[in-house]
Amino acid sequence: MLIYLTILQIVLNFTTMDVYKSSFCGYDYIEVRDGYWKNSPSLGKFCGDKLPEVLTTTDSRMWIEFRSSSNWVGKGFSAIYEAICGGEIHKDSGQIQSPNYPDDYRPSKECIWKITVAENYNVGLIFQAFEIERHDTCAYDYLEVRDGSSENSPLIGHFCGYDKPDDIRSSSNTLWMKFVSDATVNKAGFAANFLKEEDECAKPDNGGCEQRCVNTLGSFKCSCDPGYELGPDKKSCEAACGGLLTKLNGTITTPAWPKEYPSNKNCVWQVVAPSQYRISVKFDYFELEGNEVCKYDFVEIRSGLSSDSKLHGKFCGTEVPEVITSQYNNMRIEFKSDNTVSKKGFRAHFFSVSVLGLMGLLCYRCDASAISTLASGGELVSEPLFLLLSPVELNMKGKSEISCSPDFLFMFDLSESRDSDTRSDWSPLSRVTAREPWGEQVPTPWEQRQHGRRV
Ligand SMILES: [Ca+2]
Ligand SMILES: [Ca+2]
Ligand SMILES: [Ca+2]
Repeated sequence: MLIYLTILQIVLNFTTMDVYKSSFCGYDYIEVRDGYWKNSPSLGKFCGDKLPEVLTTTDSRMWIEFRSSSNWVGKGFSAIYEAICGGEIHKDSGQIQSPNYPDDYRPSKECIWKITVAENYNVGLIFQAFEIERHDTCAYDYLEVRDGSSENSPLIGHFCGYDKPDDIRSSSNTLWMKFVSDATVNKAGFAANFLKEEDECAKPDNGGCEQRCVNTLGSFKCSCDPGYELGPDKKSCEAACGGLLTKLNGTITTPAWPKEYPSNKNCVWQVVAPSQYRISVKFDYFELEGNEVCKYDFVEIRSGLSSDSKLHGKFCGTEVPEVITSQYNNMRIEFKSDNTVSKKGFRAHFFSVSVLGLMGLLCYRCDASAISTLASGGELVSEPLFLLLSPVELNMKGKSEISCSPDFLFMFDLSESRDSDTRSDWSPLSRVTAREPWGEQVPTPWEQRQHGRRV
């Protein structure tokens, strides 16, 4: 953990001195210490009438103790103190603030800080707050930061205004900063933490990261190549899983396939197809820990995208699930593994098929143009007794404009066979027709044809 200290020094200037003088100032005295308590290092013990020198602390607190044990009556002492800004700082971390922060800084100030951290490190500077009188070229008040130990070091930035400067990293173990305010208009100033920084990623072990290492100020983090994700140790990379799939077909596998899946994985695949499509998933390998209960590792398949969508099944063990087809145009496949016992997992293919694209339209003695108000796209094949469109987009909202009556229109699932010779095997696509005006009472057209009946 880093402990930030405010870098600010106290200066004490004696103006009057009239204290009983004794050897070693044993009776009456003023003692000044560099710190916040009675055991802090002493800056001096004073008595008599000689004004002590100006005293300065190395940090932000000064302890002043006056003791009188003689009967001598004198005027005592008076002194003025002031917090000064700037200074040479030899610390590995700390905070730099403009004078008087978070209250407004004073006019006509100039503070210079020279920060030195441990050798072989860089200085990192991270701003917490920044509010310095704004000017286009920062001509009034400003903070200047230089990469090195002096005002001649390369300039990193000359800052003013209300936007926090980006994090700063020096190229060596020193950083030079100067804050300047002019005679008028004062703002809250700035506060920034400094710390020793190293590029962990430049080390031979790449920061311990299995794949990528990203250096940050004061730290670093590991990341992974595309297709991988960070493991629980935040250093190793595991095959990533899950995601949004919008292709019409593809393959999904458990992570690390064909090796055993890792523990503690939770993968969610969301498969989305265009609205007139239905998605089917077919497993060709299946081996998860568990049996019928599926409380350790399992895969769940739902129609819809959310975790409370309609559940088709929860599977585990070695029995390959049947083909599952979504209710509408999206499907959620979720795989979970617990913290122990892994198996090879699964491989599954998903494919999306257009409900409408699988339909043929049969219209007895319908006008082709009437059909086209109902269906668009696809190939129109005109035959003596029916029209076949495939694939088609159906707009059933226009159904009232169709005047097939006393003729009729049927839709067929062509997915099983596209061979016209077996057309007699086609059956109406009940799933669709059930929601259409003909409902489920639709007789098969071949029945109709054979019996010469009309609807
Ligand atoms: Ca100003
Ligand atoms: Ca670092
Ligand atoms: Ca398991």
